[in-house]
Amino acid sequence: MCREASFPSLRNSGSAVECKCISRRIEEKQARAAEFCPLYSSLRSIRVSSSSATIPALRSMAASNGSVSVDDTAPPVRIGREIRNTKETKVDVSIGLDGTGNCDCDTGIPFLDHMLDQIASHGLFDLSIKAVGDTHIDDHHTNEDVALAFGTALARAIGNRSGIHRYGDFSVPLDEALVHVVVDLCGRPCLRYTATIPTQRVGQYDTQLVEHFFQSLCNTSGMTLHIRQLDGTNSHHIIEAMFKAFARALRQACEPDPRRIGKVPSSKGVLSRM
Ligand SMILES: [Mn+2]
Repeated sequence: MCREASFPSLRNSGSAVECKCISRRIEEKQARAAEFCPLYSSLRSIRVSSSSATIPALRSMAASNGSVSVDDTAPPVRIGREIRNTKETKVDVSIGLDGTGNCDCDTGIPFLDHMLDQIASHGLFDLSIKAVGDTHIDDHHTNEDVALAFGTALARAIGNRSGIHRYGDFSVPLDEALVHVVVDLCGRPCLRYTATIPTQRVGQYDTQLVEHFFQSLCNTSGMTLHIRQLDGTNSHHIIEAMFKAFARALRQACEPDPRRIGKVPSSKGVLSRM
C-alpha cells in the first residue's frame, strides 16, 4: 500500500494513477517548502492532536495569510525566513511559529545566543539563526542585523495577521528580577523600554545592545512592544527575565484564536504592513 492510501482524500479512490499523481504533487510542494525554509523538515514532523481546535484554525490561517501550507493532510505550518547580507554582516533567520522550541542559533555573540534560546524555548518557536558579522569592531552591527532579520522573518510568518490573538501580556520573574512585557502585533513599530541594567556588560555583551535589539525587532516586524522592569539587581537576571517575558507574550499574540478564524483582529479590518 502506498503511503498516500492512508490520506483521507484517497481512501476510497482505489486509483493507482491518481495516487501517483498526488504523490508527485505533494513531493513537489515539499521540495519547494524545504527550499523556502530549512526548518521545514523538523516542522513537518510536528503532530497536533486531531481533537484539537487548533488544527482547523491553523489550516485556515495558513491558507489565508500567505504562510506555507504544503498539503491538506498534515497540520499546516507558519514559517518565515529572511536572509540579510551587507558589508557588515551576513544573517539567515528562519522562524516556525507552530514549533516545539527547537533553537539552532549561532550569531558569534554567546550571550545573544543564550537569549535567542529563551525566545525559542518559552515561545515554543522553532528558531534557526546564523550570523557572521564584524564582531572584531564590536557586537553592535551583528546584534542589530540579527534583530532586523528576525523581525522580517516574523512578519512573514504571521502574514496578514488574520486569525491570531494579536495581543500578548506576560510578566516573568527570575529570582529577584521581575519584567513585564506587552506585545501588540498591530503593524506599527513602537518600543517603550523602561529598564535599569546596573552593569555595562554581561560577559562580553554590552547591555546597551538589549534596547537596540528590541527597537530593531520592532522596526521590521511592525510590533508595538512595552518592556518594563519592575524589580531586579542582577544584570543577567534582568535581561533574561525580559527575553522570557517577551517570548511568552509573543507566543500569546501569535496563537490562533479559534473564534476568529480567517478574520483580522481589528475593527479596521487590516493589520498587515507588508
Ligand atoms: Mn542565563
